[in-house]
Amino acid sequence: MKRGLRRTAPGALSGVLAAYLSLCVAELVSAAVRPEAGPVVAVGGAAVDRTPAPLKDWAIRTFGENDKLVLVLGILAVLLLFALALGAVAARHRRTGAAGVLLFGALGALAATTRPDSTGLPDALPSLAGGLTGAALLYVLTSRLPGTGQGASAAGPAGTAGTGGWDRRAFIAAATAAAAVSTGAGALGRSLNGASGRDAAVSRARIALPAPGSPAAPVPPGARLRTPGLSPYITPNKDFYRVDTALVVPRVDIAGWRLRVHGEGVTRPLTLTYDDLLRRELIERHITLTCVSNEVGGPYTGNARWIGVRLSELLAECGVRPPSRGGPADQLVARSVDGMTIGSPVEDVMDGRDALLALGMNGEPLPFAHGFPVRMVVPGLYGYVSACKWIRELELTTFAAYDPYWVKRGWARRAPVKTQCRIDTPKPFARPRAGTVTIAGVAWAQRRGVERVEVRIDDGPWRPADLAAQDTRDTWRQWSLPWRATPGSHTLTVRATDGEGRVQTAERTRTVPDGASGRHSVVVTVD
Ligand SMILES: Nc1nc2c(c(=O)[nH]1)N[C@H]1C(S)=C(S)[C@@H](COP(=O)(O)O)O[C@H]1N2
Ligand SMILES: [Mo]
Repeated sequence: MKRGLRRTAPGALSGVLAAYLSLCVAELVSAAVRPEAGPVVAVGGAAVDRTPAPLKDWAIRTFGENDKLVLVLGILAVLLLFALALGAVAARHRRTGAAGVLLFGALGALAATTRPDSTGLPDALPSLAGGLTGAALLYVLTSRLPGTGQGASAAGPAGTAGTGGWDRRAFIAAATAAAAVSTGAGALGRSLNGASGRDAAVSRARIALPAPGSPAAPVPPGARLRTPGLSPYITPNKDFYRVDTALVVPRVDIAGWRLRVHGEGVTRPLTLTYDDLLRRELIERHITLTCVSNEVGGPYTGNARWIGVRLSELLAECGVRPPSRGGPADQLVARSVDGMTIGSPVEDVMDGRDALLALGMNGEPLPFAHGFPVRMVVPGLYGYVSACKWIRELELTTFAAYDPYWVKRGWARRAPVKTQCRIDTPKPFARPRAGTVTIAGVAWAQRRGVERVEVRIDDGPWRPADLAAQDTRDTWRQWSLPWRATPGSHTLTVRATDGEGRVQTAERTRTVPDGASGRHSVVVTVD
């Protein structure tokens, strides 16, 4: 029993060291291939793609924008367990243990080469190199575990134990050396991967966006309220929500970047460079972007000043006609450098709304996390059916012929934004003092505009809130209401009415398949 443990423990430790070496070597080799080809990113990406819509929704709800970090930590935890187990196995059956490490390498390679953005066989290299070196290390370390009597060779690196295995000190020395070499390889890989990202950052920093030929109308003076705790009218880039499947944010170098427009009904296919886009007339618009995964009252909506080219003009130049004018394609599928596909109705992007191929956000080139160099923004459609980031291709097709990424995972093919309203302040479970408390928030109903916002205290009557001036139909609207708060617990509920006179429904639905509905309420206790 005790003897068994004496070989299991160093075996398990050897397993962990082998896994660590594998990951570090993979990191180093991925710097020569591409950061996305590393095993953790590839396996994580594969896991994200296989996550059913309700689970993805739960993850977003529970972990918010840390969902990716949680996923990576989960993968590492699972890997640690397998490493311990494989090491324990290797203490008795060396070949089996080493083969197990190789198998993990092969799984990583399989994941990396089958990612939608995979560049083929080179993507297998990081995992294969990691698997091979890890397996070799496990084989060597477990060949002469202290006290196992395994490993017939009498010559350990620093002397041998009487049994023919390594003595404790020699094993610890070898393990330490392995850990040090791994750490060095991993750190070098990290810094090389970081360097390629820095090149892209330098090329981005050199871009000077020209002044838009068609600037956004100035924000009307009354469109901004000054209530503390209220979301600012324009969401700063650093605070803008981020929702995507990318475990590594793509850092595209514009030098090699192209946008291809092709497909059904495209009589003049186009391939554009970044400079081609810069030379076109740029338009600037305020547009509120909303995620379909936003719960009632949730944070996944933001309002920005976008600069870009008119998508409808570009499509028309390629010979595209909307279905209402006899065009054969009713779906525009945008494809990104990371393999995402997002489908929008051709009719919508060509109906005169400000559908953009956006290059800039709030006065700077798109941040990497928000789609640099180019993304789509279409007023009135949830992001997953309109706002493809890191775009590289536009394909004209039909809804009947092709289901893009999210549709394959249970979300609706078409998803216009639902009228919603959010209380920003007071926060849930706040304890304001009795007296005048300002209730404030934002309301949005892109394409229709917001006409009215009303607040109800407990079961009282609906009271009209003060609405900030409307910028455009495609932007959210701030609102506020002074409330004479009386001591006790109160439920504040809000509802918006859109520009077509339709009151936001009270009927609660989940986010899947086409966006949450229902009214936001907040419970506070007045002292
Ligand atoms: N390439 C890519 N584009 C994408 C996504 C993605 O996962 N990958 N997510 C979409 C979704 S669901 C939304 S809501 C918006 C969010 O854009 P943001 O992160 O800039 O706020 O991007 C859209 N574009
Ligand atoms: Mo989204």
